[in-house]
Amino acid sequence: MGAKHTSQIMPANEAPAKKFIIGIIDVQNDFCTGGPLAVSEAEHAIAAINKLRYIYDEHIQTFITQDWHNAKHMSFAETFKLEPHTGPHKHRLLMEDETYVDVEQMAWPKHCLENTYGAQLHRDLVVIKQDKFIKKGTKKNVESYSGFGDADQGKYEKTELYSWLQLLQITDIILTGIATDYCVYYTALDALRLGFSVHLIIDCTRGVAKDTTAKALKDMKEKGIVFYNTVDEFHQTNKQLIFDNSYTNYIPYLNKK
Ligand code: VGL
Ligand code: ZN
Repeated sequence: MGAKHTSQIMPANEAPAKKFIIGIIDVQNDFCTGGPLAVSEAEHAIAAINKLRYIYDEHIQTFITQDWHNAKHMSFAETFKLEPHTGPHKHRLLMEDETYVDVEQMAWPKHCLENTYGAQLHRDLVVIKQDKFIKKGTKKNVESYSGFGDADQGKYEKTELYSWLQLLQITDIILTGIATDYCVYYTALDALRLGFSVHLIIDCTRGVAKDTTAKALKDMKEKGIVFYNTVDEFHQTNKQLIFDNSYTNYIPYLNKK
C-alpha cells in the first residue's frame, strides 16, 4: 500500500529534473520603432513574446532585463565624439576600483538613459508585478550586454539574475527579446557558461544588423543552444514536459477566466 503512494511524492529536497524560466531581454522604447537604436520589426517580437507568456501563464515565471545607462556611458558615441554605429573602438577606462581596463567597444547612439521614457519597457509588452526586473549597464564605464553582467564574468557589474535563478532552481531559460546580435547573444553565452540549458525562439527576437545577427545565431547554435522558429514550435516540443511536471504549480497572474 505504501509503495504506490510514496512513489508519487517527490521528496521536498529533491530538485526537479527541469524547471523553465522565460527571459525577456531589453524590450525598451529606444530599441523599438522611433527610438534612437530602433531594431526593425521589434514589435513583431513583442507580439510573439506575449503569446509565449499567455500560453505558459500559470506555469513559468519571467524575468525582464532593462538596459539602464548614465548620460555619459562608455557605449555612447557622443561620450568619445565618435560616429554612432561604428567600431569596435579601443578605450582605456578608469574603473570604480581605480584600475584601468582596455576595452573594445561599439559606439552607439545615446539610448536607454536611466529613468527616461526610452528606457521604459514598450507599452505592448505584457508585464505583471510578479516579474523579476533586472537593470544592467548601470555603471558609466561598464558595458553589460548580458542580463548577468559585464563580459568579464561580472567582474565590474554583476546583476542579481544568477543568484535569483539559482534560488528558484532554474535549469532551462527560454530566451527572447532584443537584440539578437548583442544583448540576447551575450545573455545566452553567460547562461551556457553558468550551466543553464538555453532555448531560443527566433520569432521572439530581432537583431540590429543582418550580418551580426547571422553570426550570433550561428555561434549560439554551435554552442548548443536549442533553436525554435516560432512559439508554436517551442510549445509543440515542450508542452508535455512543462505541463506534466508537478513542480510547475506557479501562481496564475494573467487572471485568465
Ligand atoms: C543593446 C546595443 C547597445 C541590446 C544594448 O539591448 O542589444 N544593443 N545596448
Ligand atoms: Zn546599451
